[in-house]
Amino acid sequence: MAKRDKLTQRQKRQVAHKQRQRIQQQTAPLAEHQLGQLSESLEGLVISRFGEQADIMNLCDQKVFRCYLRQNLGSIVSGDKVVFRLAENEQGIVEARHSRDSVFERPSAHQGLKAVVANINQVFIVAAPLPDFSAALLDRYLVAIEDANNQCDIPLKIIILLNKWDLQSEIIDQSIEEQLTIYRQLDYPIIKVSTKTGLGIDLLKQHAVHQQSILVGQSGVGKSSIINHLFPQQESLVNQVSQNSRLGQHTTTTSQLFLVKEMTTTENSVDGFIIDSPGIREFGLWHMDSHKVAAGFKEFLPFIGACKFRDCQHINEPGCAILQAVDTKQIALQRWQNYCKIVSSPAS
Ligand SMILES: Nc1nc2c(ncn2[C@@H]2O[C@H](COP(=O)(O)OP(=O)(O)OP(=O)(O)O)[C@@H](O)[C@H]2O)c(=O)[nH]1
Ligand SMILES: [Mg+2]
Ligand SMILES: [Zn+2]
Repeated sequence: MAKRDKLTQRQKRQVAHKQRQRIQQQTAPLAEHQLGQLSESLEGLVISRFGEQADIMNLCDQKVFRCYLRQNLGSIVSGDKVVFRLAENEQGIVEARHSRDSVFERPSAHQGLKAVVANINQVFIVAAPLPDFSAALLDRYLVAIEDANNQCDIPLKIIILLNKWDLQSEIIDQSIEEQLTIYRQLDYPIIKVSTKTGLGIDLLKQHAVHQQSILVGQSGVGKSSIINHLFPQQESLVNQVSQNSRLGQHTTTTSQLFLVKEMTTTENSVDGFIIDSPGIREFGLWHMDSHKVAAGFKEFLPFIGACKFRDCQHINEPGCAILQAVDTKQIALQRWQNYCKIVSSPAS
């Protein structure tokens, strides 16, 4: 009996192995040389990147195709405009990338700045009372974007999106309203939304039409839920349950682009897109020295240069104009504290 069980186990493994192979053969995309006859060149938009392949939308008919990436293309990310050719089997190959109007980058510990998405003009920084509202992380995002904006001609617009505004007791417990006052005084637009109640969704739509935006923020704040609310008819990657995520949460593993026109009732009436991006747990700013960090806190700018020492770090130096501004409440204490945290611990 035991022996028969053992055999059966082995047979089962063999059957499962053969089945896996068969499925792989059926679903595995063909290698480039197997693509056969290719169509003429087509203009495409990168929806998502998956390793050596990407989903490309044909800009003529808005159909999406899984395509190989020809080598030496450089980085290819959601929002990139590309030239591609189609094969007979609905697969294709990306042959070239158009130059980018803008690129949104994320610092990484070992590789410097890495492109996350391209051709955007607006960033929604999404925060929420759950898992927790982190002004420190919000400031890290703001500093990174302000720093990039300080170096380019067309600055990215920034909007703070406060999701889960239905969780009133968490909002009160964490004094979120009080903390938001700081950002309101700094002229950062704030939109409060809830995908549970629909609060703020119309206002969000108004800010999204005609724009090329990305949603960024901590994992679990509800970026993909917002996308699902805006694009109920689309199949979002939110439906993929990550093996790694704790609590079996749906976590986004690759950026995905959604056309804004899908969000409105009138076909082809508006342009623009919104990109959902994977959440982060920490946000290192290794690439920025203290001068850049200070310049990323926009309310520091009028005081920079007025310190007694030219190389002032604005931490505890005598005659520091920033510290004086904190004393006189021209700079919010919490913002200066977050500045000190970033300078002393860039890795987060
Ligand atoms: N109470 C409440 N919960 C929400 C709201 N929006 C989303 N959630 C919940 O928040 C959890 C995380 O949502 P996701 O949309 O997966 O978050 P995400 O930001 O895409 O997370 P990552 O993909 O890991 O970055 C889910 O359990 C949602 O149901 C909201 O407005 N209110
Ligand atoms: Mg997500
Ligand atoms: Zn100073």
